[in-house]
Amino acid sequence: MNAAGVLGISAPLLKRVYDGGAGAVVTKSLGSEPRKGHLNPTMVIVEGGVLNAMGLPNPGADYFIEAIKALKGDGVPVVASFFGASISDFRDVAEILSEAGADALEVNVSCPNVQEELGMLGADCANTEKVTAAVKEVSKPPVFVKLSPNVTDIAEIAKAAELGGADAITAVNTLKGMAIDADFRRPILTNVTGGLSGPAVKSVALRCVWDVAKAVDVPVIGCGGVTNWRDAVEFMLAGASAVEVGTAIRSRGFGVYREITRGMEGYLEANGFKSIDEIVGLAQEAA
Ligand code: RRO
Repeated sequence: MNAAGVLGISAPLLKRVYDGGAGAVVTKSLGSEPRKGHLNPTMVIVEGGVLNAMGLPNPGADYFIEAIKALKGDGVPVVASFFGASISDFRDVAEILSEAGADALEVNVSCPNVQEELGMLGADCANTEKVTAAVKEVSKPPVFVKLSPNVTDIAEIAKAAELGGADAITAVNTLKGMAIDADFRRPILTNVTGGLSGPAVKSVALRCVWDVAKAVDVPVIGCGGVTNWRDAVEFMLAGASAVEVGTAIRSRGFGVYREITRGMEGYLEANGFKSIDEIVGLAQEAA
């Protein structure tokens, strides 16, 4: 899958992700109202990755119903990522996206770039459990909960999401960082801080997947710095059952998805595995 936020703002772009070889596509996080997000600059290239502080720009869940239907009409499995301003708002948006026919919902409790109530609900176990339970009450498709790496103990948050009824955990959102321009002597992003993605975060994301996979029984979706098939295999060995790829589209293009799945197939064949399931969490047994 693509990582939420990356090219997730229109049906034609998501169709290109699918045509590039993704097994499913993930929308930009949608809210109950359209949102402009932060003023530019909202993105800056840094060492080993990209810092973004988009600020949840999105056209609103109602607007995206047609896009979900169009994608479904083209046979594309759709994961609808979304956020809420409160627990009841999370529930309302989940209901809209569930009714629209999304194949799964990904609850974003981990945006690093907006104020507390919209963003980092997922830094707290009790809130994570409550939001997950509220969303589960109204969702027909499976519910993934996307967690933040910017917490002390991600395993505890994952357990709370599982307790709330999560069907899978996505680990992880971006790592909070910042960039300063030495010549202008000021932060580059209007929001000052942003979320780091790309190869620079891979080791952190891999450790998060490892910790979450040990802590919960539901499947884990790995996300963070996956650039090639070897990265994807490593995430699966750590315990992920699927991966999301975002920043790598910048360097590899839409074909990155097919490159990764073909490379994984080659790895399975060369090492005598019959199914991808056989490698999920295999490295945990060696530790
Ligand atoms: O829009 C954003 O600023 C954003 C979101 Br919602 C998120 O979940 N993660 C991120 O890095 N940026």
